[in-house]
Amino acid sequence: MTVTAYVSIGSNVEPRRQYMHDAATLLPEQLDPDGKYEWHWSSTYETAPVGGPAGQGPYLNEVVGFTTDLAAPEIMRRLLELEAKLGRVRQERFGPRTIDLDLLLYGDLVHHDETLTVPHPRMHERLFVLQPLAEIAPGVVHPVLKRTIADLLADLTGTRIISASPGRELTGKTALVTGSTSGIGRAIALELAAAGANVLVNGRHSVEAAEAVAADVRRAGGKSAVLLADLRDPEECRRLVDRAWDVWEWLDILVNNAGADTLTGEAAKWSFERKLEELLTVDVKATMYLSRSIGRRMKDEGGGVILNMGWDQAEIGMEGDSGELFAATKGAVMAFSRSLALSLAPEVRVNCLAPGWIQTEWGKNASSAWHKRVKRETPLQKWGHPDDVARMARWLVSPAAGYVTGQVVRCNGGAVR
Ligand code: PH2
Ligand code: MG
Ligand code: MG
Repeated sequence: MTVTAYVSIGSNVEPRRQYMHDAATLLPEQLDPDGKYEWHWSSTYETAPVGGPAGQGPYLNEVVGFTTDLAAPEIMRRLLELEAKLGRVRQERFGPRTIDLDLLLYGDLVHHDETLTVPHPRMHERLFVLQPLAEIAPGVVHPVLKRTIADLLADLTGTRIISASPGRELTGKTALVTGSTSGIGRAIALELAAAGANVLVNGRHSVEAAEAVAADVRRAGGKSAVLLADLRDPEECRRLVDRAWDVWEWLDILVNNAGADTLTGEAAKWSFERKLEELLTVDVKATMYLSRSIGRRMKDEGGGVILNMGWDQAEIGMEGDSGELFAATKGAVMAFSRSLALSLAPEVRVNCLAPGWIQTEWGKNASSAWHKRVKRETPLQKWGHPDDVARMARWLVSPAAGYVTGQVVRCNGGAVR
């Protein structure tokens, strides 16, 4: 017979994230070695310690639910074994712990002896249990108290969600968006903030432009900070990785949006060779460096999402200097992203967004011949807006795209040309 069991996981000894990650890897290995059953994980919460000695650090807490055909005492035995494996030393009651694995519920079983009590005797009094549990099992009924988990949580908080607001799916996530002081990068930074993310804004030189975007991010409801870096300089790239990682202790999302502008201003007059050099350095090399080094850290932390920026016409070709330049460089980014997705799976997803005719600075001032061409070449018969790209980026980095990796996704008004 299979039943659904719920286990709470807690750690308040550094490196907490590592212990939580190890527990999340080892639990299914210990309890479901053949991978037969479904596992549902709550978000990770940081919680103030309840009880125990003064001065201990905050906890990370999660709850996981899974179906099993193991008996409850056998689950308990394996949880204790896993705690020991992860370095748990049992000292004072409620004292700091590397990892704590508690069996909360085992179907409807009500059981008490010296080794095991289910339901867990204090679970209904503890926010650090009920909050994550309510996320994955709000309707499950406590077999002794005969009330749902959502009701028990509402009893504790005095607050109950009647209808959830959609669209805060990135709440608590941290993101770095390179080249986010204007254009598509700025739109992506604001869109991720609207989804609840905390966003690091990056630009090359203008503190004012970056601070203005950071202020907009805060208004949209996320935390923000500014990190200037000239991505042409490998040393500045290295520094950006360290600083970005340290601001909020880790990164969940990296969007490599920065690209050399070879279309407007002085750069438009550069030689083909100089433009190529600049595009290879910023669009290709910096993207590769940032996504490889941040991707490695994400993989070590157990999760993360990377989104790179390609170009839809890289695959079909476009005439002229710009066509050749962007095809070579953005085509490289698209090909690289597919390979990196293989290297970083299964912990980290990597995708590439390939915009078509999006009306950024250059497009706003383009000649009427260009406007006509865009209309002719695009089935939806109009320029795309930076927000169109940003909304797709938001989806690609969100949990809703959890089964999408190694893809190049076009945002181009349907152009097949
Ligand atoms: N576990 C305890 C005691 N106190 N406090 C928090 N925030 N999280 C826990 O997991 C926890 C606790 C005993 O197991
Ligand atoms: Mg406990
Ligand atoms: Mg325990």
